[in-house]
Amino acid sequence: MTDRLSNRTLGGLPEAVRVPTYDRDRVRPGIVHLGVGAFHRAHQAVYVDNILADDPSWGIVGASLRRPDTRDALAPQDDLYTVVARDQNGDQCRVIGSMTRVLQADEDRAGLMTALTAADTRIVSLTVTEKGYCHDPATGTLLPDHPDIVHDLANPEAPKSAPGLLVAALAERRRLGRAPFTVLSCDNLPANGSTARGVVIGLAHLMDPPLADWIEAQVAFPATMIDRIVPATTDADRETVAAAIGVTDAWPVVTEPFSQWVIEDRFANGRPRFEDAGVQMVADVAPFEEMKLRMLNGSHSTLAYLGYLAGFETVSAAIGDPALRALVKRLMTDEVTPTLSVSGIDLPGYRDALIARFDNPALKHRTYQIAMDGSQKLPQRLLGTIRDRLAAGASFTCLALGVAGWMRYVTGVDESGARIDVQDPLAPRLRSIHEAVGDDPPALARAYLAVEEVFGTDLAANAEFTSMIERHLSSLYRHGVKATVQSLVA
Ligand code: CS2
Repeated sequence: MTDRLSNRTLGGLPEAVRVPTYDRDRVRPGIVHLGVGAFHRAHQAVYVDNILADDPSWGIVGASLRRPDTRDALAPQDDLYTVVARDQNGDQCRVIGSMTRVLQADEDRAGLMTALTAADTRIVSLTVTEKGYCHDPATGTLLPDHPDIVHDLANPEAPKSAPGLLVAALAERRRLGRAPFTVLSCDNLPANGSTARGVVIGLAHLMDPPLADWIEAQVAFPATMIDRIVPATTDADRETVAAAIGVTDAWPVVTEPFSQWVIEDRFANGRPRFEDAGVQMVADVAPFEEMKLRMLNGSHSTLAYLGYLAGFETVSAAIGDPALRALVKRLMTDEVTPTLSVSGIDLPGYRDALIARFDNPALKHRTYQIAMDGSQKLPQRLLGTIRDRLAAGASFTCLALGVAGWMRYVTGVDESGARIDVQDPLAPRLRSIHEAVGDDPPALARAYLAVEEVFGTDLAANAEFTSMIERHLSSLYRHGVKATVQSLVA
């Protein structure tokens, strides 16, 4: 048994491993983060690690809302963990020390509330995934009948949802006469700041209207664009990290070298000097966010559904297929780029850099992982772009093939008849739609288009869009993914 990564073993790590240069004993929490998954630990926590030498007052208390496994893995190692930046040139290991404590929300509600209401907590950041906002993905507004919201309305002192926790903490801060914290959404949602604001104020309205007014007047919800590709950690990653750092790390994160964070500079109660850590602080994040969601995530989801169905396990394998590569390149060049309003960015260069990132052969990013929660992702990744293209009378055939690929995937049966374990909050409904309609592509397309949480009401009513989806889905059934993509890009 090798030693475990910890404050004690930190000093003895190999030279090549970057470790915190600041005194961890001086770090005080200033941020509470909800959703301490791999993405947060490879992204925001790294930027904060860059800041702590100059200002130790911005340590992070992490909270998992669902599972205790991150807390259990990190507690014995003083909440230290390794971030591995990996590409074809090898691994760069860095130990991150910005996490001062990790809590599990259900098991330590009092501890979490204490952290959320502490005067020193000036920012509460979130990576709770799209579905964690308990909103209607098509409209962005709170779903009052979402099971977690129903629970939180009935049990306001023991909230389960992220909006419920934020409302409870803000209510308590108001009662204590404390300044509010800034709510910093770091999820891949369109206008993530105002989406977070909408669900928090929406829930507060249902619970306590004067509180809702206070939140509206006092709390800042800046928008952010976050970008770093972070596949789920595997046991093989744990072994590689142990070999590289000479001690055991129960939960390292493996990512790509690239990282980007753009934040709207609007905070209610102070902020770290993020700009010193490489963050772009801007007045308006929307053009960056739209560029990233439509170019990167739109391509990712398209590659995930079509790639998975065509038998490609990873993004690098899928983008290595000449036809899928041509499809994604055309999707970005011809269909997404004309809809973007970002200025001062070389978009062909951005596109080529994305394709090179997808190519990263050392990063095993599974198409199955990206395919998860498609009902929550499609609106901002593909459908918004399609709406813009429809309005402009312009083509959207590659984007529509991504949507048809999603439909084929969520039937839960692949091209060889094998079952797909579809992970999505709407999975049972999507599967039963297929069971009711059967393999009749035009009817199936129409039935899926009637799912309003995904498509709204406008797209199902648009003849041009529906007929394109029917055609694509028919081709996916009749000729298979490979031949369909091939004939589209030929
Ligand atoms: C991916 C994203 O899983 C997914 O849906 O598209 O997590 C993607 O890797 C990140 O947004 C990259 O910044």
